[in-house]
Amino acid sequence: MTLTPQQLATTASEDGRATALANPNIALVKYWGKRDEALILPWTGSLSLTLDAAPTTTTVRLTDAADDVVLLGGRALEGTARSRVTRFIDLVRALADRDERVTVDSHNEIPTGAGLASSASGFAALALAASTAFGLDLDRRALSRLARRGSGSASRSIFDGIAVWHAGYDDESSFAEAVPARGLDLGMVLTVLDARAKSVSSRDGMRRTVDTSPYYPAWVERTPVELEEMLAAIARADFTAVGTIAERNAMRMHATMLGAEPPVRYWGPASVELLDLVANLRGDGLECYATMDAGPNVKILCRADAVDELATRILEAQPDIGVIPARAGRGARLITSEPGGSAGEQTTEGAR
Ligand code: 2P0
Repeated sequence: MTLTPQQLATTASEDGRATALANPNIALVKYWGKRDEALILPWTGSLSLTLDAAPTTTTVRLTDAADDVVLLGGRALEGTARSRVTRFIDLVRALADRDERVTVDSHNEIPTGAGLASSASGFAALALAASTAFGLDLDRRALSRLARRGSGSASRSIFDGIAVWHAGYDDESSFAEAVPARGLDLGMVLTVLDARAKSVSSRDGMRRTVDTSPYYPAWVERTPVELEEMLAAIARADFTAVGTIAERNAMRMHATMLGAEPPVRYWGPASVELLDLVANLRGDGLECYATMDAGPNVKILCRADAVDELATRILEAQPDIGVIPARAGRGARLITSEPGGSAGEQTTEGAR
């Protein structure tokens, strides 16, 4: 019997259990700073590329247990890491008007907490798996708004390829959506310079920047202009402009952080070496642009057909680092899961 995607999605959730897969996204116009911490409303809009690498797979199962259980990589989370997930599940329970406890079983294929977007893929997968397990059938916008409540950047991993997160002004109006990018095939090489968790969480780094950096008002004023420039560059499939704006915007984000008291600095000497390498490769005719997030790892944007060459050139120059080649990937989706909770073959789009 062949099931339709809708029937498969129902099958995935009919026993109060759902498994979702989501990929990380890397911002080309960055999100840095909240004007509402409870609702995770950003000061500015942002734009990102969802990758086809390093996914998070999350299964949510309703249980009769007295409390939620949250597993990451097979280990039970405790303390604030656990409560960040259980508070998110509380939101889903409230949306569904149900009160069952759950087991959350999540696996990352990327080092957690090292500025490689694990919270984006994590909360995007959790939003889809949890809402489905509780019998909700959210459309993409509602799913994006829900994922945002877990982690702002997760709102963008709901979508394929390029997504813009509209800052909005309240819970309803702050969501991401897909940006058509006809003729623009983007690739990215992620470098893994340091897989350890960062010392300042992006949440704390943002708060400190908003509260203390004299440059933050300039960031808030300037970023909407850069977002419009980026959307125009994407619309005309102008890779050079996309890369130039992305690199500049990343440097400006780090500049506003450096103005905080005490300064927030995520990059180190190895990051700077990579920034120099990107400039040199570009000078040699391999067009690529650097971006960095809340960690030392440099991500390098290129045309999709240049990813392999770029990865090779990076490893020639820096043989000891890790590289993750990536291209534009798909947004969050439901997958079937095998008994025991591990993910099986992807079968269908799970959300509308
Ligand atoms: C981004 N980052 O746009 C920016 C650029 C890091 C630097 O979104 O506090 O984990 O959970 O909303 O989404 C990382 O921050 O922060 C991030 P919360 P999130 O991708």
